[in-house]
Amino acid sequence: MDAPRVALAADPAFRADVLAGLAAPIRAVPARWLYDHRGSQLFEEITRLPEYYPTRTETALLEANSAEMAALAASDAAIVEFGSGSSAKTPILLRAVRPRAYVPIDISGDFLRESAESLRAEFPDLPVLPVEANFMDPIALPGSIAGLPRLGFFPGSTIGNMVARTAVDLLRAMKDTLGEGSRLLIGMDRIKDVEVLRAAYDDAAGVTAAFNLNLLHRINAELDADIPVDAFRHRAIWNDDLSRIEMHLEATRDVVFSVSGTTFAMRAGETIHTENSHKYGHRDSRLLLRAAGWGVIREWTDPKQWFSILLAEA
Ligand code: AVJ
Repeated sequence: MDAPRVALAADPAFRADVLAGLAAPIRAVPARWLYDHRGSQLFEEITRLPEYYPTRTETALLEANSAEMAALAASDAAIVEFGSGSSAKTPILLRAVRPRAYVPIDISGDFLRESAESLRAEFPDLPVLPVEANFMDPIALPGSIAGLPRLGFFPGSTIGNMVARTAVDLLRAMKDTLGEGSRLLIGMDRIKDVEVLRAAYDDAAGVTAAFNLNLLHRINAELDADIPVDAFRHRAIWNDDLSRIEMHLEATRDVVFSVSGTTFAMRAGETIHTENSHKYGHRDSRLLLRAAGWGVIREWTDPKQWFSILLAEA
């Protein structure tokens, strides 16, 4: 049995995205709505799964190469992280680089304050200067880091959620935020054996399935909906043309349901597209960064070449 859910005040943007996404000829809901409290918990669980290689591969890459990363960073750098820095990766970089200041940028003020507190406890001499903002837009950095060289940090292959057009917009916004001459350390997931990819997004324990299906529970709880969740199953598909894993929710029988008073009918086999995770070849990552004004100066990858961390300069 699922835990009972408390009715929550609906986010109007969530309702608008779901209603528009379910009515579209190819049904899709933006991936950001997967990450409510429960979804974020399940994603944390995903990062510890045996099949989910990205988190542990990237963490090991940082651990093995942080001294060299630090040597390439300016000695008086300020680190600007895109995301709240709640992961285990941030302390590895902070310990190696010993920056003059650390600026985490996140849209969620709660996450930001929580992780800022724990980083201040671990690095008592480090000024931690959180900025609550959407990093898709250029952001004014705290005045106290004016004049310090900037090192952007964007781990987790979060860029993989975005189609190329959006990824380039984001990378360009990062360049505008950090300024000409800045550097960026970014994690990107590599193209690899399809079975390895598929297993990472459809694990044996069913955690990724629960993460994906949680979206339907969330819609039911927050948007006055009656989706029969048991009539849907998780699908992880490798789209070779677009070089990405796609997550879908597939109706296993014909279903009719309503969301906020609007009725929807889906046929057995029809899907709702919920997330993309783009994978990049050696040249692809360089091209993407170049398109946004970033030149790659160093790349670290693991022996299997499953994941890479790139250092680029604006
Ligand atoms: C958080 C976007 C990096 O694409 O690997 C993991 C999300 N979804 N399993 C990824 C995710 C299902 C993850 N990112």
